[in-house]
Amino acid sequence: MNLIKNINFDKLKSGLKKTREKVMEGISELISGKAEIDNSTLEQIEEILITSDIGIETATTIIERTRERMVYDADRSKEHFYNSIKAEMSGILRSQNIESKIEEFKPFVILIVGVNGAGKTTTIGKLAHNYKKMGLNVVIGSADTFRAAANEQLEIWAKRAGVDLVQSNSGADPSSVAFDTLKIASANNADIVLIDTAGRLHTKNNLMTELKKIKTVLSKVFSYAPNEIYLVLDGNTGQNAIQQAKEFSKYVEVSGLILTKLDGTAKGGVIFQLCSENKIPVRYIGVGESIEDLQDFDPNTFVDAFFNNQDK
Ligand SMILES: Nc1nc2c(ncn2[C@@H]2O[C@H](COP(=O)(O)OP(=O)(O)O)[C@@H](O)[C@H]2O)c(=O)[nH]1
Ligand SMILES: [Mg+2]
Repeated sequence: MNLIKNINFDKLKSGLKKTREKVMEGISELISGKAEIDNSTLEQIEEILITSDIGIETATTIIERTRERMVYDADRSKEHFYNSIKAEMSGILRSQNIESKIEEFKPFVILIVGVNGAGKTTTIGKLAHNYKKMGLNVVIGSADTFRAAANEQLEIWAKRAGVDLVQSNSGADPSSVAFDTLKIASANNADIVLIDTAGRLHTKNNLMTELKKIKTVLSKVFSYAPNEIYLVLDGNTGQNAIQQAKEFSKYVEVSGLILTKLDGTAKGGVIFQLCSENKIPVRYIGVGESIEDLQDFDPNTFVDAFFNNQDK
């Protein structure tokens, strides 16, 4: 397996433009005229962070830790401040690489969940593309049997990525499609399986129960499956994403988050809150609608892009 990570810094930087403007410009303006960063400046910065989607607790933690760092440090320059706050911000973000685990299981099974419109199907297409580029044999299962158009949409993505798709009839039992997908993947010697599911409102118990059923059925084919359950969250939803992560976690063991649509939103700061409150790592981020636009999430790169173009 060829372990290439899909990280394109320029694309990430331009994708984060609106979020950066919302969060960082205020901070940048505040410090631009100052030679040194003092306590009252830190308090004002804290206020800016609190009013962004970073959230009160997370913003307070970031500033407290930055303040502690600065207490033991004589250097009060802006540059030093930026380095300190960047270190604290990336320390809050959690990522995790699964590449080493992929080789331990054949097939490695990933179940994709999330509310309607979050970007699940699109993300599966992009993921399939990324894994195929690594030299993996990918099979997608279409367990979104709720909408008739779901199959067609997934078919387009599977074609684009050049991978196999196990289709379903509209109205079929999603669990049986999941079952068939694993059987076919096994027969085809697949390395990795991606299972798409219907967009379910987290408030609907019956749909959440269905998700649990899919999970149980997967484990009947391979006792270890699913290896991962990724929750796809729309970056535009801001605080709602936090709630969705909590709700889904009540029903299934969400092992990773995928935050989409970071390119169109000013609410991308929510990623800090997601990581600090839910303690679930972010695996991938969506920064556009094309097949190349799903990037591996790396905290340091993310924070660098977040701070880029700032007054230093
Ligand atoms: N700009 C942008 N749009 C995205 C991204 N991910 C998904 N989308 C769009 O979000 C919409 C819903 O996506 P879809 O995959 O159908 O969501 P699903 O209902 O969760 O399967 C589509 O129009 C996608 O093109 C992203 O990272 N950036
Ligand atoms: Mg879908």
